[in-house]
Amino acid sequence: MATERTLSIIKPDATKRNLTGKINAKFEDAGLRIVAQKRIHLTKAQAGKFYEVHASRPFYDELCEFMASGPVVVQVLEGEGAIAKNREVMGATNPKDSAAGTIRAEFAESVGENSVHGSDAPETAKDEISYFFAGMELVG
Ligand code: DAT
Ligand code: MG
Repeated sequence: MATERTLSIIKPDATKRNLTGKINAKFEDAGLRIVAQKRIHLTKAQAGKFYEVHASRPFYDELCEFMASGPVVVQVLEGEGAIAKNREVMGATNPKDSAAGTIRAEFAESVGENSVHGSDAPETAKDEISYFFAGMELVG
């Protein structure tokens, strides 16, 4: 499998509980390299643009409010099959369905406040990375 890059976000519920280091350890233990990382506070409009694909879903407004409710850590993870590997380390969207040992099983508070975001495909990874990072900020 090829080396890939994926966009990860440590969400406000997790930064609030000081879980950035514990979550990063899960990525690194799985062989994912953090090649870019910054802590930012999104506006609701910025969160809305990021999650535009979900605009018609009933939880969209709540999701955007939540993503703008505190700091997030946006990061680029690199590794063999990084997109799927990160999704595996994250666990299922709803923590009730997440496998033991995954980030969401251990840390997520609910389906909405589920600690992490990860890109779901190569095209979205590319678009999401460029939403937050300039090429020179990625240091492999
Ligand atoms: P994922 O983050 O696992 O890729 P997704 O893309 O389907 O999941 O949804 C994006 C985010 O929207 C998800 O992380 C949390 C929120 N969300 C999804 N389904 C939800 C629901 N049924 N109720 C509330 N929030 C939801
Ligand atoms: Mg998704």
